[in-house]
Amino acid sequence: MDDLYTLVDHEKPYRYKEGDLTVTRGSAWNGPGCHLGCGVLLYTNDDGELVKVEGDPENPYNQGRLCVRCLDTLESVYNKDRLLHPMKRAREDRGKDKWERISWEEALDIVADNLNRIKEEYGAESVIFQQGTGRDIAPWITRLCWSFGSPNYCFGMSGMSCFLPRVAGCAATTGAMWVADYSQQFADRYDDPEWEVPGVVVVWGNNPVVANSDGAYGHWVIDVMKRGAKLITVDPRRTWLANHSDAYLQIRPGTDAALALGMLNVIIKEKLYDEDFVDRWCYGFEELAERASSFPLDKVEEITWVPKEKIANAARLIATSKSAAFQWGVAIDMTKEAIPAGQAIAALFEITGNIDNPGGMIAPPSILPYSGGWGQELIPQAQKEKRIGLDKYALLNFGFQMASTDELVKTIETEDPYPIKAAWIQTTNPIANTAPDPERTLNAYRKLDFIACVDLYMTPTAMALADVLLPAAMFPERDGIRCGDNAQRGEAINKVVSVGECRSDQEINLELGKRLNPGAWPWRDVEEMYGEVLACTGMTFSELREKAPAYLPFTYRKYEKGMLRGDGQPGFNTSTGRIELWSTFYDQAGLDPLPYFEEPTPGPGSTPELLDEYPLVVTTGARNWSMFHSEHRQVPRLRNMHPDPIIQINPKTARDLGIEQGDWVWVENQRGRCKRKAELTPIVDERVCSTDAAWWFPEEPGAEDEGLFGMWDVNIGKLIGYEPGKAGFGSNYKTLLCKVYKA
Ligand SMILES: Nc1nc2c(c(=O)[nH]1)N[C@H]1C(S)=C(S)[C@@H](COP(=O)(O)OP(=O)(O)OC[C@H]3O[C@@H](n4cnc5c(=O)[nH]c(N)nc54)[C@H](O)[C@@H]3O)O[C@H]1N2
Ligand SMILES: Nc1nc2c(c(=O)[nH]1)N[C@H]1C(S)=C(S)[C@@H](COP(=O)(O)OP(=O)(O)OC[C@H]3O[C@@H](n4cnc5c(=O)[nH]c(N)nc54)[C@H](O)[C@@H]3O)O[C@H]1N2
Ligand code: SF4
Ligand SMILES: [Mo]
Repeated sequence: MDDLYTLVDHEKPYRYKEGDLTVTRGSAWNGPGCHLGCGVLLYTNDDGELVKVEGDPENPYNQGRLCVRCLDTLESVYNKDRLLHPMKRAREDRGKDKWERISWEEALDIVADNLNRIKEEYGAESVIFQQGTGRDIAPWITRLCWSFGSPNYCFGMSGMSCFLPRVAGCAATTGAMWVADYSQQFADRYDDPEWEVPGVVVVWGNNPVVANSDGAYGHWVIDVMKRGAKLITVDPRRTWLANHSDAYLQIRPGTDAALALGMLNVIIKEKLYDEDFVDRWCYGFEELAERASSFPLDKVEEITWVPKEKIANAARLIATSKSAAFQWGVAIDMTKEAIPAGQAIAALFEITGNIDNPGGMIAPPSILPYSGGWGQELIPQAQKEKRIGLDKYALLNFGFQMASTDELVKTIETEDPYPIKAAWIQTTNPIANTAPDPERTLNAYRKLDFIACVDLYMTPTAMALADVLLPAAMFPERDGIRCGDNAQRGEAINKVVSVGECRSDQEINLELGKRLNPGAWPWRDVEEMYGEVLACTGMTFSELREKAPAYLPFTYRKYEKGMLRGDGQPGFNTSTGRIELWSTFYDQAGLDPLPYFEEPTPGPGSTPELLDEYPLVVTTGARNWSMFHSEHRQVPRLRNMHPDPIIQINPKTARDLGIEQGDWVWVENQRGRCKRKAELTPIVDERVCSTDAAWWFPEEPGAEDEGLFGMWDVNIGKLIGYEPGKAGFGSNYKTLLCKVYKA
C-alpha cells in the first residue's frame, strides 16, 4: 500500500498521552457541521470527557487551523438540547410534542416493518431517502436506498441547487468536475515540485474564507495570495476577499452567465485565449465565439450593473495570467438557469487552457469510489428507470443519481406516476431550510404514511413530521473514514466519547440495512464494513488511522496521457473526446448546446412592472462564521456571534425606507414574507439586499400549534418557489425581488 499511497509520517501514534490528557488524532467529519473533515486533535481527560479540540498541525489539509465551529465542538457534543435516545410518536400525534422513548431495537424494527410493508403494497419506489448537504452520508444512505430497491435518493432543494448543477453540467460537457488547484492533492502541499501558485484566483459566487465549500479550505486562498496569486472577486457583496482583490466586480444577483459571456467575448475578440488548447482539445469553439459576440460590454454592463472597463480588465487578467484557478461557488447553482451559467463560467477556464494544469483547475480522483454513492449495482434496472424526474430531465443521468426534487414534490401531491408513501430523512432539515414554499412542502410530506428522521437535535422538520426519531452521533463519538469530495485524501475519524444512546449514521444504516436486505449488508459491525470499503486501497482501518491522511498519486494534464477516458485514449470523457463548449449531450436532450443568459424572473430585467411594488433584488443564504445552515442555533457561544436572522441593506436605501440599524423588518415578495433584523452596511448596492437562511429558534415552543420553534416568521423559503431551470437543475434561491419595511 505504501507505494500506491502517500501517507503522513506522524511522530506519534494516533492516540497518545500529553500530561494528564489523552490526545487522539482524527478528522472532524461530521456533524456538527461541515463538509471538510479537517484534521483535529481531540483531548480527553481520565474521566473520559472531551475537554478540548485543536487543529492538527501535522494534517496537510488544514495545517493546524480550525474554524470557530470546530474549536467549539465541546458545546455541541455536550449540548443540553441533543437527542439522546430513539423516540416514537403515534401517527395522529405528528406535530405534537408527544414523544415516547424507545429502545434501538424497537425503533429499527418499527422503521423496517413500515418500510417493508409499504414496499410490499406499493413497491420500493414509494419510499424516498433524503439527505442534506454532503456530510458523511452519501455512501451509507445510497446503499440503504438502492439495496432496498428504491431509485428515489433525493435532496430537498428545488433544482438540487447546491453543487449538483455544476457537477452534472461539468460531467456532461467535460467528463469531470473541476476545482481550483491549491495543491490539496499533494501530501507536501505548497512544497510539492509539480505544483505552481495560481496566477490569479477568481472567487466567483463564493465566500471561501467563511464557507470552506466544495472541498476547499478557505485559508488556502490567503495562502496562495501570500505566495503571489492575484485575486478577482465576483460577488454582489463587498466581502473581505472582495476588499483584498485586484479586481472586484459587484454583480447584480443572478446575472453571472451574462458577465461570463461578456468576458468570453473580450477574450475571444482580443485573441487572448489558448489557441493551441482550444484547437486540440475543445469542441465547438466557433459556435461559442458567435454566441459570446452577442454580449458586447455595453449590454453586459446594463445587465450586470458592473462597469464595462472592470469587466474587460478582469477578463484580460484571467486570460493573460500564467494560470487561473476559479473558486466558484453555490451562487452559480442558485439561479434558475444554473446550467448555462456554470457552462459560461467553465468556458472561461476552458478556453484559457486552465484545465488539469498546475495552479489552474483540477479534477482530483477520489481515493474511494463511493463518495457520491455506494451500491448502484444493487438496484434492479426496472427500478432504476422509475427514478422521479428521469423521463423529463436527461441531465439527471450525470453526477449524483438523484431524483428531481421538483418532480418529487409533485409526485407526492398527485401520486402520479405512483404514490410516495414513506420518507427516510437523514442529515437534513428540509422544512426549516432547503424547501422552497415550506407550507406546500409540509403539506405534501404530511400525506406520507410513515416518516423517520435521523438527526442530532429536534428540528422543525422532525417535530412536524417524524413518526420515529433517531439520535445521531457527532464526530468525536464515532469511528469512520472520509474519502473524496474533491479533496483526494483518506482520513480516519476516531471515537473518543459516547453521548447518551447516540449512534453513528453508519451504524444506524448498517443495522437497518440488515433488516431490510441482509444480503446487501453482510458485515458484523461498522469496522468490518469499512474494511470492505477500504479493500480497494489495500489498507485496513487500523492502518489508515495511524497514517492518515492518505493521498493517491496525482499527475497534471491527464488528458494528454490517456488517463481520463475508459478506453485509455487521450482526451476527455465526452462523446467527442473533447471539452464540449458546444454540448452534444445538451443538443440531444433538446437543450441549448451553448451557454446562454436568461433574465431571472421576477427581476428588474424581466418584470420591470413589479419594481414599484418590489423594488429590491434580494439574495439569500450568505454564510456566516458560526453557523452551518440551520445548525448551531442551540450552541451558546456560536449563537452569540450571530443571534438573529439578518438582512444586509445599504444605509441609503434603509434611510429612504425609515429603517435603522437593528430594526426588525419584514422582507416580502409576491409569495410571502419573513422577518429579519436590519444590518445597515455599504457592502451591498443600494438596489440589492442579502439575507441569511435556515432560521428557527430552538428556544421557542416546538409543537406545531405553538409555532414550530418560531420558524414561520423567519423562514426565507416562503419567498422561494419550486421553479427549476430547463435542465431540471438550478432555482432562484439567490435572486428574488422584494420589499422591506419595518415590522
Ligand atoms: N434560502 C436559502 N436556502 C438554502 C441555502 C441558501 O443559500 N439560501 N443553501 C442551501 C444549501 S447550499 C444546502 S447544501 C442546504 C443544506 O441543507 P441541510 O443539509 O438540510 O442543512 P441543515 O439545515 O443544517 O440540516 C441538517 C440537519 O442534519 C443534522 N445533522 C448534522 N450533522 C449530522 C450528522 O452527522 N448526522 C445526522 N444524522 N444529522 C446531522 C443537523 O442537526 C440538521 O438538523 O441548504 C440550502 N438552503
Ligand atoms: N459557515 C458556514 N459554512 C458553510 C455553510 C454554512 O451554512 N455555514 N454551508 C456549506 C454549503 S452546503 C455550501 S453549498 C457552501 C456555500 O458556500 P458559498 O458558495 O460561499 O455560499 P454563500 O455564502 O451562500 O454565497 C457565496 C457568496 O455569493 C454571493 N452571491 C449571492 N448571490 C450571488 C449571485 O447571484 N452571483 C454571484 N456571483 N454571487 C452571489 C454572496 O454574497 C456570498 O458572498 O458553504 C458551505 N460552508
Ligand atoms: S472547515 Fe471549519 S468547520 Fe469544517 S471541518 Fe474544518 S474547521 Fe471544522
Ligand atoms: Mo450546499
